[in-house]
Amino acid sequence: MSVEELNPSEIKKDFPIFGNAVNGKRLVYLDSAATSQKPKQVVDAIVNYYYSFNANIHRGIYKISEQATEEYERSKEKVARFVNAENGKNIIYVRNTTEALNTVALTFGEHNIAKGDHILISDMEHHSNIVPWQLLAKRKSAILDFVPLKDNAFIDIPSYEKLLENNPKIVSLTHVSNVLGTINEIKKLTSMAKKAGSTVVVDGAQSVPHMPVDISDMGCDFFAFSSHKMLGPSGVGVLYGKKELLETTEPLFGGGDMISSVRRSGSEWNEIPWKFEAGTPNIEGAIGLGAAINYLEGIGMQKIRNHEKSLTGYAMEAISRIPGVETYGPAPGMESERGGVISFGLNGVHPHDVSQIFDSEGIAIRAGHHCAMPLVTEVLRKGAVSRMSFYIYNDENDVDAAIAAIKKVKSIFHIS
Ligand code: 7TS
Repeated sequence: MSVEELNPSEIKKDFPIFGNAVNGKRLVYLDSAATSQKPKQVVDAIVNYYYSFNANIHRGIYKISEQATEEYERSKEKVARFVNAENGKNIIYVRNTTEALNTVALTFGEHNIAKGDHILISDMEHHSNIVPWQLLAKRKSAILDFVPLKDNAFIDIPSYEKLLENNPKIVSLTHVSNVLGTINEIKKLTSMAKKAGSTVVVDGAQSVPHMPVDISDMGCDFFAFSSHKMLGPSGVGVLYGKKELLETTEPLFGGGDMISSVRRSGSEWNEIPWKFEAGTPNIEGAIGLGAAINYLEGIGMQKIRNHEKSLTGYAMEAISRIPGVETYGPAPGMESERGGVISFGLNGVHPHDVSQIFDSEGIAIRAGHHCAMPLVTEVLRKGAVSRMSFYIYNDENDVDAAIAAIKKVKSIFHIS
């Protein structure tokens, strides 16, 4: 192994959960696209906050409150640096990607979408990047368009160009698909939409945890992701917005901390980003996310990407040699265009049965529509699919275990 490669067995030692047996077997966790495991450094940072400086932020003129405030704000600066946003003022903490995307729809969308306007998304979106726009379109009598996919894996560029001729007010696309694994050419797609005059929203839930992401280079207006998929705690997510958009957009929630003054006759808003953070935020979540970023940076995002790419290549190659198994998304050999997510189907076996047999071997995978029903049921035309997804703690032994489990499914169901 070269020094440039990360070492999953060393990394695993930082994750106490891998010390436990599941169904009497070692835990093989292949569901990081749903949520990642947490290293002790992240849990320790949260415990340390509660044990050492638990206090509310932005209000107490005393030592531990100042420390909590400092750590909370430092976490935002870290996030900004991590994704190359302008600075922490562009970073709003919400609960998760879903809340981030809904916030854009309910604030910017609410004030900028009118009857007959177009909103453009794609056929590979997660429900959290579909339903908020459906709700908005319904409220405003606007039109929601879906750009179709080429080869059931990539955004079809000629169709995208055609749909941009409607000059959609909002274009909202995923960076990486949670089902297909496709890594979209998001910089190019963003620039095409900007030329059509659109405000561009990017769902980075499946990209930020797994590869270097540069929001400034991408040029999007809003960007969303979740802490819990990148080693951090659940209950905290990130909404990035361009300064001028955040400054000119009305807040969603009113309450403490989001105001600069309140009178009987009305209120004035706090500066960004606090204008969008009403009430006591998830302080432990912010601190935990900061620790997660430290951990990821300690390894290096390019190294993480390289590791997942090579593991995905190894898995795709092994799966393609098993008769009766199909994979969805970019074909084997196209790992440069695919993240560490492999959805697959076994002829005639329900994915829930597949998942149960994997579970009996201590292997966690996900089965279902993966909150992307239009993609799974209308594009792939499946009721459900099975999915394995990789992260820094997975290695070829985990893939070998998954391959053996696929063979076990085949033998139980008498598939040749
Ligand atoms: N966008 C994408 C592309 C996702 O994969 C997910 C979660 C979300 C948005 C929503 O994230 P949340 O943190 O708000 O829940 N995806 C998955 C998944 O694939 N399996 O479980 C959750």
